[in-house]
Amino acid sequence: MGRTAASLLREALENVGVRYTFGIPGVHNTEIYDELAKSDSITPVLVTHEGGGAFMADAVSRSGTSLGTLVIVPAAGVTHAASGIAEAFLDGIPMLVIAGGIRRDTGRQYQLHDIDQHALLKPITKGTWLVERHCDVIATIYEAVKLATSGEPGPVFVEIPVDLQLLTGEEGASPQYGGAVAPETRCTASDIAQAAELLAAAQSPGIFVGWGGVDATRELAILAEQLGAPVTTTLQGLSAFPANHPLHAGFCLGRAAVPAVENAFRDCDCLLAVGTRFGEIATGSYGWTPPARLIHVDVNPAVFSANYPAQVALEGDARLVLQKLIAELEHVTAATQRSANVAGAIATDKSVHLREWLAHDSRGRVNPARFFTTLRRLLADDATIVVDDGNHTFLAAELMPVHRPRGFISPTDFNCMGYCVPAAIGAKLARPQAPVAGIVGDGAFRMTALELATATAQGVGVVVFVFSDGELAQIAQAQELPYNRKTCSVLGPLDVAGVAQATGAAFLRIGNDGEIEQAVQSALATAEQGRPVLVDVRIDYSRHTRFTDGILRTNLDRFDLATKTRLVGRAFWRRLTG
Ligand SMILES: Cc1ncc(C[n+]2csc(CCOP(=O)(O)OP(=O)(O)O)c2C)c(N)n1
Ligand SMILES: [Mg+2]
Repeated sequence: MGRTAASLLREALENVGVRYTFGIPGVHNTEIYDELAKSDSITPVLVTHEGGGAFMADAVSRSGTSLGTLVIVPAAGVTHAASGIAEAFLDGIPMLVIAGGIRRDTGRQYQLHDIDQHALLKPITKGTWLVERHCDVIATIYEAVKLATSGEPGPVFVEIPVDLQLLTGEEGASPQYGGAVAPETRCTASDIAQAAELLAAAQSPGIFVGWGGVDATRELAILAEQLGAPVTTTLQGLSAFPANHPLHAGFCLGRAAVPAVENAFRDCDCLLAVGTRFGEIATGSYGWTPPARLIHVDVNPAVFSANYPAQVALEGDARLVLQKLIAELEHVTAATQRSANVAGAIATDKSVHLREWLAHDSRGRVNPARFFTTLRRLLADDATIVVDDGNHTFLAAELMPVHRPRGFISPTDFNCMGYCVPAAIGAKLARPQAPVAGIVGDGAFRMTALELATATAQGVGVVVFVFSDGELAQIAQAQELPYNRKTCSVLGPLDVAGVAQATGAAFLRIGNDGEIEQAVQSALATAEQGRPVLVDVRIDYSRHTRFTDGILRTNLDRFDLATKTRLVGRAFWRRLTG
């Protein structure tokens, strides 16, 4: 008799522990949807747009509770989802993308949705499969999931032609799911010994952590305390080290970093970098050069010495590698005095920086530091903070202390606007017990705001704070100095309350500092009842982030004298002539 590929797929998805699928049904996948509806462990979620669906799946994976999965139509669904798939690809997030495929059994040309999906997705996935026989469905899903979740994780794509879904076929022998791939290390004992020796001998060691270290927080804290080393993180890895640990200095490196980091790492003579690729955002546009004594830990050996030469490269899962380092350093006396000095300097720098921010005159609008300080106080430590891409991202990174690993997620290296609203929904579905607060710019908001209708339909109580400044500020701020004009970066009006009304979300407005406390409290309480809440925040962007100013200066410095003169000359001329 045999089974349909749709039924086999359901079995495979249940066995690998998928809990949610995101997508929209079409003629090439309704058999799959019909099977998913029968599942006790999987909920298929109807999204507004497959791009939103892909960000939701991404956020499910980042939450670490199950594998984010898409079930979409071929071609049109895949191109819509491509932004979220590419974000997952560059950010190293596992994702299973399943699309239907055209019929291979009719011999007909020019079918609906007929493009080469594999060619389209090849550069933004770790691997793609076309299932051609019923007996391959389950084994293919297991193999795809293994690839997605092993080494540096990433998205994978499986196409299941509609004829296999509709017609029954021989299922063959059932393959066994081997479970999640066990983490491993590939570094030798002498590599570990060499790294430990360098760290122990350093006068001013430092630790730099990316998303690859997000599950190694405990080990990072032990090492930091042992070495008396300050810790800074990348944007994506912001949650990898708790902001309330005394050795947490803050975000980024060099002049693009907060002052506590800039000062704590100024004399750094040995850097332990964990789970970071030293990418453009992570390094503030490569604005800080690590010391020659660079110890680089990463699961992906391709990142070693790609941007900065590593004296010791330790390949493997961050937790396992750090555990070996800890064991190796056990006999070295802990640098308690250095820890106390470093922590003291960090505490002073942090409080001066915050005081400066709070003293900034926001001229009747909402002071970002006041907003984030209040949000932090009212939000449980267990919460997930979801940002988008823009000035608000770096304000959050610099001013919002994150206390839980995986408690902050951001679209980082693909840097795709439109992430926040759908990702907040995915994060809440993945961890329904904890609050989710989205922070989104008013430009990025309009890209995917209608996913709030998905949240309402699913009873997903997320709070989305829209930072309304009327501009694509991250770009507008970068245009100010060189061009003295904001071409295409000033937004037309948007009625955020109208969006709330249209999507069924509750609505609140924060017009000034005096309204923050009450609105945040009320928003969190409403969200807890299972209703999404939109909060229009009249934010003040008149004070730049350290990150923005840092990267602008770094990029300007890098030009040769002739280019610098031309750019500065044009800026000066425009200031004179308007
Ligand atoms: C899909 C996409 N388009 C364009 C950009 C370029 N970009 C980066 S930040 C930004 C401004 C975002 O504006 P908004 O959402 O209002 O946030 P703000 O900077 O004002 O906080 C733009 C246009 C991008 N990163 N992604
Ligand atoms: Mg804006």
